[in-house]
Amino acid sequence: MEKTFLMVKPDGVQRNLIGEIVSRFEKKGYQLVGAKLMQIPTELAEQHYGEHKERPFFGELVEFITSGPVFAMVWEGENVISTARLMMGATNPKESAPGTIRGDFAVTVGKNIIHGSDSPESAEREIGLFFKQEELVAYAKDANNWIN
Ligand code: DAT
Ligand code: MG
Repeated sequence: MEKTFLMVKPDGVQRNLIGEIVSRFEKKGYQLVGAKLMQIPTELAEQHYGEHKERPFFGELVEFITSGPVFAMVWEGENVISTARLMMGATNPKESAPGTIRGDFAVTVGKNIIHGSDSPESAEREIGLFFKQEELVAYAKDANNWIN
């Protein structure tokens, strides 16, 4: 089953949005298979956002994502990578539709509440950066028979 890496950023944790965000993906019908509250070391932040190394906002981005605890998660489900991106909304909250996480809770691009992998390749890479294999739990849920 497809898996993606999602993370409530430090602004989302400070604004008490962990429960709201977990709840949206649970209600959608996806399954949580790994989660932890953690403070990201600078080196991991730089690896995670490596694709943006040359961008002018890279320094700010690393500083922000390491500025407080994050809630890192792995979610599983059919088409979860691209659907989670739709549920998050556009990167810039000025453009994210109401009803999406960023559309409902964020105002500015620097503080946009949630991260989500943007492709199967980045999902695999990011899950590997944040989770050991033994931290992911495979389990069956009866409700899945009413979802899939
Ligand atoms: P996303 O988080 O939607 O995958 P991204 O990978 O393009 O977006 O960028 C990573 C994060 O970097 C994004 O969530 C917020 C920040 N960011 C992106 N573009 C920015 C910009 N023009 N100015 C400041 N921060 C930006
Ligand atoms: Mg991205």
